[in-house]
Amino acid sequence: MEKEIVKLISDAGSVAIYPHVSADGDAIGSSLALGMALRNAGKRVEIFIEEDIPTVYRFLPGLELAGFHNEEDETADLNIALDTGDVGRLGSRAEFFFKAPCSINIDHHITNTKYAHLNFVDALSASTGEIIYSLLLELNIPINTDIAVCLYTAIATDTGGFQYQNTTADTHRIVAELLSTGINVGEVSQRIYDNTTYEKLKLNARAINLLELYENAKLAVVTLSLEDIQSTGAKEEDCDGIVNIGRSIESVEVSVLIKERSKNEARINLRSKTYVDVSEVAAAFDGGGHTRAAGCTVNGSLEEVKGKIIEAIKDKL
Ligand SMILES: [Mn+2]
Repeated sequence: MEKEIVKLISDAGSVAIYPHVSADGDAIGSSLALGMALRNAGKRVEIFIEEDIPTVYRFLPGLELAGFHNEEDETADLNIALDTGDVGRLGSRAEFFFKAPCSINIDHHITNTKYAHLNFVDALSASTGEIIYSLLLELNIPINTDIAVCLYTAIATDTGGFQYQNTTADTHRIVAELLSTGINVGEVSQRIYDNTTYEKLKLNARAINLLELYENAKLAVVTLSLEDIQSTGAKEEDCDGIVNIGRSIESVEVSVLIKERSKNEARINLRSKTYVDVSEVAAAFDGGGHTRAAGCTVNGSLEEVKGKIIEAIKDKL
C-alpha cells in the first residue's frame, strides 16, 4: 500500500466508506471491517450504502455503521470507495463521494478506472478484503474477532469458498491469521451458504429450466425476465449465484446470466472457467470486472441483448 494513502487514513478525523451498488460479500465485508477498525482507532466513521444490506449478510458485526446518505450529512475528511471499479458503481452516491477534500479508491478489479484522488488497485488480490487486511496491518490497528469475521466473509465469498482461480497462497495465509482470532468458520459458512429461502430455491429451479447451451455446449445462458423473478416471489438479490449454475456444467467455459431490469435494459453477469477473459467482453459493453467474473449493462429487449452477448462471446470460445 502506498505510504501516502496510509498516512491520509491515519490523519483523517472522519471517514466515509462507499461499497459498490448491489453490494456483495466482499464489498460489505471489507466496508464493515475497515469501518470498525477505523472507529476503534478513534475516527468518526460512516458507511454509505446504495441499497439495504442483503439479508444473507445481516449477521455481520458493524452494521450500525451503515446507512443511507442524507442531504444533511456533513462531508467527511476522507471518502473511501471499496471494491468499486468505476464511478457508475457508486450509483446515486457518486456526487457526494467527490465532495470530500480527498477521495481514495481501494479495489482489485483489473478494469478499475482510477477515478479518485488516490487509487490503490491490486488486480492480483482475490478480494478487496485481502487488501484491507494488509492496510490494517500497516495502520497498526488490531484485528479483533468482529473485524476478522467481516474480512473472512469478504475473502470467502469472492473466491467462491476458496475454489476460484484467484485464490492464492497469500489468500490462505491471510485467512489463517483471521482464523487465529477465534472466528467460528462452521457458523459463518452456515450463515452464508445454508440459508437459502424457498423463494430463492424456486427461482433457481426456474433458472435451470430456462438454461440454454450454445456453441457446442461451451456457452450457457440463462435469461430471466422481471416476470420470472416476481412470479417466484424471489427478491432481486436472490439472483446472486444463478450464473454459477451454468458454470458448473462440465462442457461449459462461459456462463451468462441476463437479467431484465426494464423493458429496454438488462444486467449481464459473466463467468468463465479456464481461458476466456470475460472482463474484455464486459468492457466492450462499458462494463468491467475480473478475468473470470465480470458484468455489464446492455440496452435492448431481452432477445436483442441475448443476441449481442452471444455474438460478443462466440469468437472467444
Ligand atoms: Mn471484490
